[in-house]
Amino acid sequence: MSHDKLPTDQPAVVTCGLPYANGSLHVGHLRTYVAGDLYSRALRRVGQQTAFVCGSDMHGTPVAVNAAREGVEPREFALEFHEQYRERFPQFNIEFDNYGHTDDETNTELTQEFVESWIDQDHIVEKEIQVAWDAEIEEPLPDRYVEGTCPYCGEKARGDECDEGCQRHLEPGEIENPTSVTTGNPAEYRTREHKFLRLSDFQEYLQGFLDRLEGTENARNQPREWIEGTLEDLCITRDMDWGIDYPGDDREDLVLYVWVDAPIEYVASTKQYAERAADYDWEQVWKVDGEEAHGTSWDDEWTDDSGEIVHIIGRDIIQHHCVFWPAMLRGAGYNEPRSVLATGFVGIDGKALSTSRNRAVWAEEYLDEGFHPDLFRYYIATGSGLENDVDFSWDRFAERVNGELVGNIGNFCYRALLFAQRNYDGTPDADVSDEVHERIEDAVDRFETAVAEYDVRDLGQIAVDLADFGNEYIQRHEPWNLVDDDPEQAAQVIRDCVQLTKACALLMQPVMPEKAAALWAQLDEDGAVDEPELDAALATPPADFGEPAELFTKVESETIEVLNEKLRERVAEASADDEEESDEESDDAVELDALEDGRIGFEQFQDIDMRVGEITAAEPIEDADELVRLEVDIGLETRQVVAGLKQLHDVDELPGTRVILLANMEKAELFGYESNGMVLAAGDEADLLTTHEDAALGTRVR
Ligand code: B3M
Ligand code: ZN
Repeated sequence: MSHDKLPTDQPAVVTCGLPYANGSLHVGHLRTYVAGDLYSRALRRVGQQTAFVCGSDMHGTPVAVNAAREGVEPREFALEFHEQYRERFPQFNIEFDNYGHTDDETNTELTQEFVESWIDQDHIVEKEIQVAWDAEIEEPLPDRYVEGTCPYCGEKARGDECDEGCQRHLEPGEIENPTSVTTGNPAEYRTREHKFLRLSDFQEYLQGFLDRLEGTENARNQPREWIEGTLEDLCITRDMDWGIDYPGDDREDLVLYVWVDAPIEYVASTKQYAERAADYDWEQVWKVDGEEAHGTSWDDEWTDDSGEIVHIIGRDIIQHHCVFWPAMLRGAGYNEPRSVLATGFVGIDGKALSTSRNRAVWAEEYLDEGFHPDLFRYYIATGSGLENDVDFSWDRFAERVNGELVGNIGNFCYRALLFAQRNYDGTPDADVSDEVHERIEDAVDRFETAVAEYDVRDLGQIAVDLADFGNEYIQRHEPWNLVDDDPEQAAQVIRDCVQLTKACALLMQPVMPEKAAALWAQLDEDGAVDEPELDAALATPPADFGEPAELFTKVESETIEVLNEKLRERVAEASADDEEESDEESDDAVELDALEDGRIGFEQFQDIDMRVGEITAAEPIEDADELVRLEVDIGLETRQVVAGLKQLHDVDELPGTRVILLANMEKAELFGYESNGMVLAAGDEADLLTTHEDAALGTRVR
C-alpha cells in the first residue's frame, strides 16, 4: 500500500532538523530551512493544511562542550543561541508556525512519556558497556568529549558520529584511540550499565517503512544497507548532567541521549502550535489509533488515514531519521514519517564549508550587506536538486540575481504593469488568449506535480520560467507598435501579460514570499498573496492599479568584488591552515586508510557503472582554486565533468588522457557547472586511473 498523492485531506506537518544551539547560523544551515519553508508554503498553496515547526536542539555534548569552552552553563549558553535563531530565521522569511526548544516543558514531558512507553512495551534493556573516561580528572567522556578513529572507515571521528568519513552514527565505546577533547588526555574505557532501545524489535517494521517512505532518493535508499543483518541496539542514556532525566526510577543518575529528545521536539513543537491553532489536530498527525498503535510490525494493517509528516534534514542525519526515529515512534504508538528530504551540503567557492576554519558565509554577514532575503532563498533553492551538494559563490549569486531576477522576472513584471497602467490604468478589458491561458495552466500543473514529488528546486523555478515566456511573448507581439494601429490586439497582449504577472506572483510566493507580496500589492489585489488557491492564477486581476515599481535591484560588480576579496582572504587563510596540516602529515610516510570492515555484495558492485573514457577538453574554472571543467568522451556520449585537478595536473596536458569515469554518479553543480560523472583518481595527488591496453571508449569496467 502506498500513500495517497499530496495534497490530502489530512493535516500535514513539515519539520526541519533542529539546529544545535551552539553557534551562529551560516548558509549551510539556511539551505535546509529555506527548503522547509518553501515546501511548507507550497503545500499550503495547493490546499493542504500544514504546520511548519522546528526548535533549537539544546542538549547533548555539542552544546555542553562548546559551553564549557566559553566557561558558561549549558542552559544559559544554549538559550542565548536559541534567542538568536528565533530572530534570525524570520529575517530570511523562514516563518515557523512554532519554534520551540528541546529543554522546554512540553518536550521534557513528551520525551519522558515516549521512554516510559518503550519501557512498558518491553523495548528497553539494560546492558554493560565500555564508556570512555578521563582517568586523570575522574570524569566520563560521552560523545563529543572524545575524538578518535572511526572503526568503520578509519577517518578521524568525533564521539558519536563519523562526520568527516563515512557519516555513521557511533555507539559509545566504538571509537578507537579515544582522547579527551577538553584535556587531551588519552581516554580509558570503563564498564558502565546503560539503557538501550532494542532496535532489532523493529527490524521487520523498518523494512516495510522504507518501502513506503517518500522523499529524496538518498533518504530512501541509504538506510537499506543499515537495516540489513541484525540491527544493533541504540544506547539511549548518557553519564551527564545536561539533558532530560531518564524517567525509569531505577537509574536516576542517567540523562537521555540527545538524539532521543531532539526528534521528539518535532512532536512537542506541533503540539505547542496546536494549542494556539484550534483547527489543527496535532494528534491526528502524530498518533496512531486503536489496535494498530502498539506492536512492532505494522505492515498488513498499515493504512493511509493519518496526517502527513514531512522531515527536511541534512544528509548527514539520514540514519537518525530513517532508522532510529521511525522505531522510536512505532515503539510509542506514534505515526511514521511519510517522507524524508535530505539536502546535500553547501560548499564555499569549491571547497567544503568549515565553521572551525571560518570558511563560511554567515547568515548575519549576508544580511549586513543589505541583500534582500528572497534573493538568497531563490539562489539557494534553485541552484541544484535538493539532494545534491551545491556551491555558494558571490559571483554566481550576482550572476543569477542579475540575470534571472532583475533581468527576467523583474523586468517582465515591471514592463507589463507599467504598460498596462500607462495605457489602460490597470488590466485592459479583454479575454486572456488561449496560448497564455494554457501556459498558465501548465505552470500550475507543474507546480502541483512538484509538490507531489517534493521537487523543491522546481517549485522555486516555475515563476521565473513563466516570466521568461512572458518576455518572449511581449517581444514577439511588440504591443508598443500596436497601440495605434491595432488597439484591440494591443489590449489583448497586455491583458495576457498582466495575467502572467499575477500568475508569477502566486507561483513565486513560496520561494520569494516578500517579493510576491510586493507584486500582489502592485496589482492592487485584495487580501494577501498566500491566501488564494492556485487556480486564482487565472482569475481576472483588478481593472485599476497604480504605477508599478521595479521588484529587484541589480547587484553591483564592485560589491561582489569586495565580498569576493573578503571571502578569498578567509578561504586562503583556511587553506593555509590546511596546508600547514598537510605539511605536517607529509613528514611521515603516506598514511593509509584502514581497510573497510563492511563487504559489499556483487549486486551492489554491479550498480556502479564505470566506463573507459578520454578527456577531450579541459579548462580551469575561473575563481575556483582547484576545479577544472572536463569533457570526457565515453563512447556513448560526451560528459561534462567538474574535477579537482587544477593544482595537481597541467590542465593543458589533460586532453587525450584516458580515464575511468563513474558514469552513474549523482549530478552536482559546482561553480555553476553541472558535473555529470566522476573521474576516478587515487590519493591526495589525484593520480588518474587509466587503462593500459586498447579497451574501446565506453567499455564497462568490472
Ligand atoms: N541537532 C543537528 C544535526 O546533527 C541536530 C539535528 C537534530 S534533528 C532532530 O544536524
Ligand atoms: Zn567512518
